[in-house]
Amino acid sequence: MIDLYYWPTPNGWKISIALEEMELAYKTISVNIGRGEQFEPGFLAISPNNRMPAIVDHEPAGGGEPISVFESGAILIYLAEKTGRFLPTETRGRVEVLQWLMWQMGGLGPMLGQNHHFRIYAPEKIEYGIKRYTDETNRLYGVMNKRLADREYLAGEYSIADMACWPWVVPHRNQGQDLDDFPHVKRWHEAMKARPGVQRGFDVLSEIRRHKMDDQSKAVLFGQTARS
Ligand SMILES: N[C@@H](CCC(=O)N[C@@H](CS)C(=O)NCC(=O)O)C(=O)O
Repeated sequence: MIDLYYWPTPNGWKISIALEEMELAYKTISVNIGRGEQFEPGFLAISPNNRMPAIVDHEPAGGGEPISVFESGAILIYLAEKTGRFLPTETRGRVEVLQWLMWQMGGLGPMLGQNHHFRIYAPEKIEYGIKRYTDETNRLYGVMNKRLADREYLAGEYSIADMACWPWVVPHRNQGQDLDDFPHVKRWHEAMKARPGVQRGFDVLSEIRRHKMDDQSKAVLFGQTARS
Protein backbone atom coordinates (compact mmCIF):
# COMPACT_ATOMS: atom_id res chain seq x y z
CA MET A 1 0.00 0.00 0.00
CA ILE A 2 1.15 3.53 -0.81
CA ASP A 3 0.23 6.59 1.27
CA LEU A 4 -0.41 9.59 -0.98
CA TYR A 5 -0.03 12.97 0.72
CA TYR A 6 -2.20 15.12 -1.44
CA TRP A 7 -4.27 18.22 -2.11
CA PRO A 8 -6.18 18.71 -5.39
CA THR A 9 -3.82 21.00 -7.32
CA PRO A 10 -1.88 20.40 -10.57
CA ASN A 11 1.14 18.95 -8.72
CA GLY A 12 -1.13 16.71 -6.66
CA TRP A 13 -3.05 15.49 -9.73
CA LYS A 14 0.15 14.28 -11.38
CA ILE A 15 0.48 11.62 -8.71
CA SER A 16 -3.18 10.69 -8.22
CA ILE A 17 -3.33 10.23 -12.01
CA ALA A 18 -0.13 8.13 -12.06
CA LEU A 19 -1.36 5.90 -9.22
CA GLU A 20 -4.64 5.34 -11.06
CA GLU A 21 -2.98 4.72 -14.43
CA MET A 22 -0.55 2.27 -12.84
CA GLU A 23 -3.38 0.53 -10.95
CA LEU A 24 -1.54 0.78 -7.64
CA ALA A 25 -3.34 0.49 -4.29
CA TYR A 26 -3.09 3.75 -2.35
CA LYS A 27 -4.54 5.64 0.58
CA THR A 28 -5.08 9.38 0.21
CA ILE A 29 -3.98 11.52 3.15
CA SER A 30 -5.13 15.09 2.67
CA VAL A 31 -2.66 17.90 3.35
CA ASN A 32 -4.68 21.10 3.61
CA ILE A 33 -2.03 23.52 2.37
CA GLY A 34 -4.35 26.50 2.98
CA ARG A 35 -4.42 25.65 6.68
CA GLY A 36 -0.69 25.01 7.06
CA GLU A 37 -0.77 21.20 7.36
CA GLN A 38 2.36 21.07 5.18
CA PHE A 39 4.29 22.47 8.18
CA GLU A 40 3.36 19.66 10.56
CA PRO A 41 6.51 17.82 11.76
CA GLY A 42 5.21 14.42 10.61
CA PHE A 43 4.76 15.75 7.09
CA LEU A 44 8.07 17.66 7.03
CA ALA A 45 9.86 14.39 7.91
CA ILE A 46 8.58 13.05 4.57
CA SER A 47 8.63 16.27 2.57
CA PRO A 48 11.23 18.74 3.95
CA ASN A 49 10.30 21.38 1.34
CA ASN A 50 6.81 21.75 2.94
CA ARG A 51 5.13 20.95 -0.37
CA MET A 52 2.81 18.18 -1.42
CA PRO A 53 2.63 15.72 -3.16
CA ALA A 54 4.67 13.11 -1.33
CA ILE A 55 4.32 9.35 -1.00
CA VAL A 56 5.30 6.61 1.41
CA ASP A 57 5.59 3.16 -0.14
CA HIS A 58 5.09 0.52 2.55
CA GLU A 59 5.93 -2.31 0.16
CA PRO A 60 9.03 -1.16 -1.71
CA ALA A 61 10.74 -3.40 -4.25
CA GLY A 62 13.18 -5.64 -2.40
CA GLY A 63 11.31 -5.28 0.91
CA GLY A 64 12.65 -3.48 3.97
CA GLU A 65 11.65 -0.19 5.58
CA PRO A 66 9.03 1.99 3.86
CA ILE A 67 10.41 4.45 1.30
CA SER A 68 9.21 8.06 1.25
CA VAL A 69 9.56 10.31 -1.80
CA PHE A 70 8.88 14.03 -2.26
CA GLU A 71 8.98 16.14 -5.50
CA SER A 72 6.42 15.04 -8.07
CA GLY A 73 9.02 14.31 -10.78
CA ALA A 74 10.94 11.98 -8.47
CA ILE A 75 7.68 10.32 -7.40
CA LEU A 76 6.66 9.71 -11.02
CA ILE A 77 10.01 8.09 -11.81
CA TYR A 78 9.82 6.00 -8.61
CA LEU A 79 6.33 4.72 -9.44
CA ALA A 80 7.19 4.07 -13.09
CA GLU A 81 10.23 2.04 -12.06
CA LYS A 82 8.24 0.17 -9.41
CA THR A 83 5.61 -0.90 -11.92
CA GLY A 84 7.71 -1.02 -15.09
CA ARG A 85 5.12 1.18 -16.81
CA PHE A 86 5.11 4.52 -18.66
CA LEU A 87 8.94 4.91 -18.62
CA PRO A 88 10.88 2.74 -21.06
CA THR A 89 14.01 1.00 -19.83
CA GLU A 90 15.89 1.24 -23.15
CA THR A 91 18.08 4.33 -23.49
CA ARG A 92 16.39 6.14 -26.37
CA GLY A 93 12.82 5.77 -25.16
CA ARG A 94 13.81 6.61 -21.60
CA VAL A 95 15.63 9.83 -22.46
CA GLU A 96 12.62 11.00 -24.53
CA VAL A 97 10.43 10.70 -21.44
CA LEU A 98 12.94 12.11 -18.96
CA GLN A 99 13.69 15.25 -20.95
CA TRP A 100 9.98 16.16 -21.22
CA LEU A 101 9.45 15.33 -17.57
CA MET A 102 12.34 17.65 -16.63
CA TRP A 103 10.96 20.30 -18.99
CA GLN A 104 7.75 20.17 -17.00
CA MET A 105 9.48 20.22 -13.62
CA GLY A 106 11.90 23.03 -14.47
CA GLY A 107 9.76 25.11 -16.84
CA LEU A 108 6.08 24.47 -17.36
CA GLY A 109 5.24 23.95 -13.67
CA PRO A 110 7.20 26.83 -12.10
CA MET A 111 6.34 29.36 -14.85
CA LEU A 112 2.63 28.53 -14.88
CA GLY A 113 2.65 28.63 -11.09
CA GLN A 114 3.88 32.24 -11.32
CA ASN A 115 1.28 32.91 -14.01
CA HIS A 116 -1.46 31.80 -11.57
CA HIS A 117 0.06 33.92 -8.84
CA PHE A 118 0.25 37.18 -10.78
CA ARG A 119 -2.99 36.71 -12.75
CA ILE A 120 -5.21 35.35 -9.98
CA TYR A 121 -3.82 35.60 -6.45
CA ALA A 122 -1.57 38.67 -6.17
CA PRO A 123 -3.34 41.39 -4.16
CA GLU A 124 -2.19 44.05 -6.67
CA LYS A 125 -2.41 43.73 -10.45
CA ILE A 126 1.22 44.10 -11.46
CA GLU A 127 1.14 44.47 -15.25
CA TYR A 128 4.80 43.59 -15.76
CA GLY A 129 4.47 40.29 -13.85
CA ILE A 130 1.19 39.42 -15.57
CA LYS A 131 2.65 40.03 -19.03
CA ARG A 132 5.93 38.28 -18.32
CA TYR A 133 4.29 35.03 -17.13
CA THR A 134 1.41 35.10 -19.62
CA ASP A 135 3.94 35.46 -22.46
CA GLU A 136 6.17 32.73 -21.06
CA THR A 137 3.15 30.42 -20.70
CA ASN A 138 2.28 31.16 -24.31
CA ARG A 139 5.85 30.33 -25.40
CA LEU A 140 5.80 27.03 -23.48
CA TYR A 141 2.43 26.06 -25.00
CA GLY A 142 4.00 26.79 -28.40
CA VAL A 143 6.90 24.42 -27.62
CA MET A 144 4.44 21.70 -26.62
CA ASN A 145 2.31 22.31 -29.69
CA LYS A 146 5.29 21.87 -31.99
CA ARG A 147 6.35 18.73 -30.17
CA LEU A 148 2.87 17.20 -30.46
CA ALA A 149 2.50 18.05 -34.15
CA ASP A 150 3.87 14.69 -35.29
CA ARG A 151 3.41 12.40 -32.28
CA GLU A 152 0.48 11.36 -30.19
CA TYR A 153 2.09 11.98 -26.80
CA LEU A 154 5.05 14.06 -25.65
CA ALA A 155 7.53 11.20 -25.76
CA GLY A 156 5.76 9.31 -28.56
CA GLU A 157 4.19 6.65 -26.37
CA TYR A 158 1.97 7.67 -23.43
CA SER A 159 4.26 8.25 -20.43
CA ILE A 160 4.80 9.94 -17.07
CA ALA A 161 5.78 13.10 -19.01
CA ASP A 162 2.15 13.45 -20.17
CA MET A 163 0.92 12.82 -16.62
CA ALA A 164 3.20 15.64 -15.41
CA CYS A 165 2.21 18.19 -18.08
CA TRP A 166 -1.53 17.65 -18.48
CA PRO A 167 -2.63 18.91 -15.04
CA TRP A 168 -0.96 22.24 -15.77
CA VAL A 169 -2.82 22.64 -19.06
CA VAL A 170 -6.21 22.07 -17.39
CA PRO A 171 -6.47 25.71 -16.13
CA HIS A 172 -5.38 27.16 -19.51
CA ARG A 173 -8.17 29.75 -19.59
CA ASN A 174 -7.09 31.18 -16.24
CA GLN A 175 -3.56 31.34 -17.65
CA GLY A 176 -4.76 33.60 -20.48
CA GLN A 177 -4.38 30.89 -23.16
CA ASP A 178 -6.75 29.79 -25.92
CA LEU A 179 -6.26 26.16 -26.97
CA ASP A 180 -7.57 27.02 -30.45
CA ASP A 181 -4.16 28.70 -30.92
CA PHE A 182 -2.48 25.35 -30.15
CA PRO A 183 -4.40 22.65 -32.09
CA HIS A 184 -2.00 19.82 -31.29
CA VAL A 185 -2.08 20.63 -27.57
CA LYS A 186 -5.86 20.78 -27.81
CA ARG A 187 -6.04 17.32 -29.42
CA TRP A 188 -3.65 15.87 -26.80
CA HIS A 189 -5.52 17.60 -23.95
CA GLU A 190 -8.81 16.03 -25.09
CA ALA A 191 -7.20 12.59 -25.52
CA MET A 192 -5.77 12.79 -22.01
CA LYS A 193 -9.07 13.93 -20.54
CA ALA A 194 -10.83 10.94 -22.08
CA ARG A 195 -8.58 8.41 -20.30
CA PRO A 196 -10.43 6.72 -17.40
CA GLY A 197 -7.27 6.69 -15.24
CA VAL A 198 -6.78 10.42 -15.77
CA GLN A 199 -10.42 11.07 -14.87
CA ARG A 200 -10.19 8.99 -11.69
CA GLY A 201 -6.97 10.70 -10.64
CA PHE A 202 -8.39 14.15 -11.36
CA ASP A 203 -11.45 13.33 -9.25
CA VAL A 204 -9.54 12.61 -6.03
CA LEU A 205 -10.88 15.09 -3.41
CA SER A 206 -12.47 17.01 -6.29
CA GLU A 207 -15.12 18.52 -3.98
CA ILE A 208 -12.36 20.79 -2.56
CA ARG A 209 -11.64 22.26 -6.00
CA ARG A 210 -14.90 24.18 -5.87
CA HIS A 211 -13.75 26.30 -2.92
CA LYS A 212 -12.16 29.63 -3.81
CA MET A 213 -8.88 30.39 -2.08
CA ASP A 214 -9.70 32.41 1.06
CA ASP A 215 -7.61 35.08 2.82
CA GLN A 216 -6.35 32.64 5.46
CA SER A 217 -4.99 30.35 2.72
CA LYS A 218 -3.33 33.28 0.96
CA ALA A 219 -1.63 34.29 4.22
CA VAL A 220 -0.31 30.73 4.72
CA LEU A 221 0.80 30.20 1.14
CA PHE A 222 2.18 33.55 0.06
CA GLY A 223 4.06 34.96 3.02
CA GLN A 224 6.63 32.17 3.49
CA THR A 225 10.25 32.76 4.45
CA ALA A 226 12.91 30.49 5.96
CA ARG A 227 11.32 31.18 9.35
CA SER A 228 7.84 29.95 8.38
N1 LIG B 1 8.33 21.02 -7.20
C1 LIG B 1 7.28 20.54 -6.34
C2 LIG B 1 6.21 21.58 -6.22
C3 LIG B 1 5.09 21.16 -5.32
C4 LIG B 1 4.21 22.33 -4.95
O1 LIG B 1 4.51 23.50 -5.28
N2 LIG B 1 3.11 22.04 -4.24
C5 LIG B 1 2.25 23.09 -3.76
C6 LIG B 1 0.83 22.91 -4.23
S1 LIG B 1 0.71 22.81 -5.99
C7 LIG B 1 2.28 23.08 -2.25
O2 LIG B 1 2.33 22.03 -1.63
N3 LIG B 1 2.27 24.26 -1.63
C8 LIG B 1 2.31 24.39 -0.22
C9 LIG B 1 3.03 25.64 0.20
O3 LIG B 1 3.28 26.52 -0.66
O4 LIG B 1 3.35 25.76 1.38
C10 LIG B 1 6.71 19.24 -6.92
O5 LIG B 1 6.65 19.16 -8.15
O6 LIG B 1 6.36 18.33 -6.17
